[in-house]
Amino acid sequence: PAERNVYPVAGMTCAACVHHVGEALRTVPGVSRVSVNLATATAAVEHLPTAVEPAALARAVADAGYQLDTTA
Ligand code: 9UX
Repeated sequence: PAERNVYPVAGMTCAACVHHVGEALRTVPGVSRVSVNLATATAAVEHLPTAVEPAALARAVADAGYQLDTTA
């Protein structure tokens, strides 16, 4: 079954930011579904349990210029 985690995201201020974060997360192998919410400053990420390291998600988002908090 897919696993779903919700992470805080810092640095998003507009709808384009939301798109950038979503696209960054979708580049990570194993990610199946992403939903980014500006109002709550969160990203919901679905992936197979063994397929994705949180550090890989954080790195992809950092490379796009935002900060994903995978420790929450
Ligand atoms: Mo959201 Mo960043 O506009 O240039 S994408 S502030």
